[in-house]
Parts: sequence; structure tokens; C-alpha cells
Amino acid sequence: MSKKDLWKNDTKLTIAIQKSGRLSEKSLQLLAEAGIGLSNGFRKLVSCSPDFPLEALYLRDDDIPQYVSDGVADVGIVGENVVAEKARGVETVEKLGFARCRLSLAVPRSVEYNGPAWFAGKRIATSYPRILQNYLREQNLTAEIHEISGSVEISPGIGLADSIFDIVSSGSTLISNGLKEAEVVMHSEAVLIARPGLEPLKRDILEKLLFRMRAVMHSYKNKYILLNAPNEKIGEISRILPGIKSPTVMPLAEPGWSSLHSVVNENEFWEVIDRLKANGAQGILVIPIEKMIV
Ligand code: PRT
Ligand code: ZN
Repeated sequence: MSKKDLWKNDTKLTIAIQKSGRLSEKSLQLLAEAGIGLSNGFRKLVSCSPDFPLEALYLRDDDIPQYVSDGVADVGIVGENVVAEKARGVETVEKLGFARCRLSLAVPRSVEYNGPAWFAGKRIATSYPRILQNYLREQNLTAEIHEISGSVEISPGIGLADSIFDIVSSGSTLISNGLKEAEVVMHSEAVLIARPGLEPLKRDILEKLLFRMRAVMHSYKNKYILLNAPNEKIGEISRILPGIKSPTVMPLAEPGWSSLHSVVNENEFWEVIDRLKANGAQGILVIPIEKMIV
């Protein structure tokens, strides 16, 4: 379906985005890099993209799963932790790779922690009672869950609870409140969720949106690499740098040398560079990729 066809019938996909918080900026950035401009939710509740059949609703993150499952929005960007806690009938369509964190049980630093059985009969403060209850059930443990909506980390210090179950990212909030991480219960990152059974025209728009988002996310994870190498090393270097299919090899003006171009994954980047150098690569250039269609 061409861009013209997508616009012709006035069908729009409605996306729920966090109004303001840890997910807002990255959500808008991902859409902007996918060529979908939207104003931020600072003063607005709704905005329409001029470049793509998409309308945004700006909401509190906790409300997003419900709005999507009720059909007020078709899709949404929210943390997996909120999806799991709200347990609404929504489909997780794609992991988006930002707002990474974990949901952990934490205990006062002075506690001699010896495993999940420690939590039996204890008071645990949390904003995620459902996820915690499921975990305790799996562990065959009974504890007192105290649901509170903010500043969970201060509750052991003021005698409100023996321990907490909360989001941890760097761990510094735990340290500054005299706590230590005891059990990691789940890992979370931002995800794109959708209402199951979207009508076909909206599915088509969602597929286009996903295609663009994936191209942007691939580009975050990969770098374009150029290097010079003696011709006798081309075989070995091509094995280190397979790229999307295989590297591009072009002769240099200097006889016996070639230039190789390829793509390298960010996670293995430094290891790959070391191996390239050990195999005679010189003049290595690494360049960010704007979009990557695989
Ligand atoms: O107003 P609204 O309800 O929309 O937002 P909110 O205040 O509920 O959520 P917000 O914006 O704080 O977080 C949105 C989502 O970001 C969460 O649901 C998580 O999926 C994700 N996320 C990623 C985090 C963190 N990292 C994070 N570090 N959410 C919260 N924190 C807090 C955490 O609660 C704790 O107080 O940061 C503290 C821990 O951080 P460290 O780095 O000290 O360990
Ligand atoms: Zn929230």
C-alpha cells in the first residue's frame, strides 16, 4: 500500500504515549527518527502526525494498557512492568530497547539475606502488588503486601515495611536508602503494545510503523565500518566482519591493498576492532547508521 493509499481512506492508528516521564522523550524520538513527527504532550492531550496516519494520545503510563485494551487507543508505548501489573488483554508487538530496568525485592543492608524464604511473613511495600503476588505464589510464600504509590524505597526506614519490591535501574536509590537488592523478579523495557484483533486497515498501518521502528532500532545497534587491509587478509577479515551479506571490497590505489566496508553490531564492537587490528586492518573508520533495512 503506498503512502497515498494509506491517507486516502482517513483511517488513522491511535498511539498512546506517556505524557511526561521517563518514556516520553524516547518514544517521541523513536517516532521522529521513523519519519513520524508529533508535538510533545506538554500542553496537549492529542496530536496528529502531518507525515503518517498516526494520532497520539498523551496519557499517564499506568493508564496506557487499559486505553489500548478498551480500544480508545490502538497501540501504545509502555514499560513491560506496567503491562504485567495491569494484566489487560493487550498484545506485546515489539521490544523497543529503552527504559530498561528490573523489578526487584530489596532488604535493609544489615539483613543476612539467605534466599526467598526470608520474605515469608514479612511486610513488603510496593506499587506492583500483582507481579509480587504472582512471584510469591510461585515461590510458595505468604507475605504481607503493602501497596503504596510512591517513594516505596523509604518505607523500611520509617518502619512501614520490612522490605520493598520496586524498580531498580542503577541501584543508587537502594544504596542511598540503606537497602540492597535481594531478588530480581523481572526485567523490563519499553514495548509497543496493541489491541488484539485490530481491523485490517489499522493492521496495515501498524505493519508500516513497525517496519520503520525496526529500521531505526537496527541503526541504533549497528555501526558502519570502513577499513584498509592487505589483499591477503581479505578472507580472514570477511569472516570477522560478515556484515549484512558480506563486506564490500574495493581496490585501493596502492597495489596489494583493498578497502572493506561492512556493518558491525554495537555489542561486539570492541572485540571485533581488536581482531581486525590483529589481522592487519588499518585506517579503521566507524560511522553511525541513520536507518538500516535488513
Ligand atoms: O506520571 P506517570 O504515571 O506517567 O509516570 P511514572 O512516574 O509512573 O513513571 P516514570 O516516568 O518514572 O517511569 C516510566 C517507566 O520507565 C517505568 O514504568 C519503567 O518501565 C521505566 N523505568 C526505567 C523506570 C526506571 N528506569 C527507574 N529507574 N521507572 C522508574 N525508575 C525509578 C524507580 O521507581 C526508583 O525510584 O527510579 C528509581 C530507581 O532508579 P536507580 O537508578 O536509582 O536504581
Ligand atoms: Zn505511572
